[in-house]
Amino acid sequence: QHFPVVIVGAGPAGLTLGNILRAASVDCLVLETESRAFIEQRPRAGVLEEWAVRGLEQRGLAENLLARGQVHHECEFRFAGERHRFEYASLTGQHHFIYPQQFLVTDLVREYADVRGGAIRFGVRDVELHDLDSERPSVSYTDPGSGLRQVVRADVVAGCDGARGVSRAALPPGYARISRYDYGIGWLALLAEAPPSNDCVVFGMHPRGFAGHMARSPEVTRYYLECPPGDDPENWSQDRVWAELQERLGAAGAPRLTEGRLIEKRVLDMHSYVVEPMSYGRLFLAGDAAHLTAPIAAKGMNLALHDAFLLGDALVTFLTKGDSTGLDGYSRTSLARVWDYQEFSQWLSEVYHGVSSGDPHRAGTTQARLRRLFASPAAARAFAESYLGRA
Ligand code: RFL
Repeated sequence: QHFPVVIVGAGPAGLTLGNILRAASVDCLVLETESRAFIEQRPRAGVLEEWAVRGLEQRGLAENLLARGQVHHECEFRFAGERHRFEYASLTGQHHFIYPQQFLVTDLVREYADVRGGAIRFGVRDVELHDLDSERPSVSYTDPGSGLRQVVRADVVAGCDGARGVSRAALPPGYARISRYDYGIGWLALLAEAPPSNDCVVFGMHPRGFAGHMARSPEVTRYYLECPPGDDPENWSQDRVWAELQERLGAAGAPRLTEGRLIEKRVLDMHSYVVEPMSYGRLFLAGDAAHLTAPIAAKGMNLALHDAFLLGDALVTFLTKGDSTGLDGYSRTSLARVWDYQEFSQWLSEVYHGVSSGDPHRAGTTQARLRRLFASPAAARAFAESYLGRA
């Protein structure tokens, strides 16, 4: 079997890439370890930047998102017992769209497999990449139905298999520079069966730890609570979670949070990594496979889409016209935005966690950063631009 492109992983990166290739009539095969039902229900991100939404729209991939996603214009910081609204849309002319990741994945799978006729295999096992430094790379996997080993030859392999995939591990040892940054902080990531308690995202900077409130849908809200890294989610009973959220997100004039059953409770150790370069021979990494951004600034899914746009357009030009200019520049172009977002995430992490660090000097500088956002129009603009991502 031969496909011009084999895509490993059916997340936002892999599926967007597949859709771009199919729109140009390039044949491709997507390989995914999970089932279709599983990826269509896996809750993760939900914040999309306007340029990413427009990129999907231009490629015919945003119909449901634009019909059902919520448009957000502002966010709210709560600190020292007070609420501070920050209106970023008027400063940038750009918005955030709230659309749960599993809804986007559902739309992308349907469009790719059912509308654009793309090939996809779910539930594959033991995916391995071969001969990446040749012009005829291949991918092998175990078929879940027959249990037989399959080999697919390709011109190009796209590694879109996320943080725990096999593609990054297929780079020869010592070939790429992999830099890591550990924030030394944990977040208890929660999903509550409760309507949002505010009309926008809320960031709570509190001496007991950061807390965040992010709408996902009219019925479900995501919350975050700073906790020690490696903490056991079982230490966080339903009662403790809500007491802590009410305390950390409480502020003068703010209504109490609407409580509800917790349907997800997991501890994320905040860390990031970047792989440079993002390609090796005929293997191109995209999304979390190439770079992880701790969910501090809600950037990961946006970066995955950015990669898919760049790589998709570059592959179409390469495979239909033989022009490799886009592919040659892919890693460099992607990494410019990746590093920009890494830097902003570090900056924002200090804002979130300085007050609770136990270090009065860090708490003082954090509060100065926050006050500056509301006192200086130039600082406000700069923040808004990074928060929304430059178009
Ligand atoms: P994905 O979504 O992880 O998809 C990779 C796919 O590859 C499959 N896979 C394999 N397939 C074949 N062979 C193998 N060997 C494979 N190994 C794995 C997996 O099953 C999966 O289907 O990567 P992609 O496409 O790069 O997309 C990245 C985003 O998913 C990620 O950056 C975001 O979810 C990060 N993130 C957030 N990003 C935002 O932009 N805004 C947010 O608000 C936001 N919140 C979050 C987040 C991530 C979170 N977690 C748990 C990781 C909140 C959370 C809690």
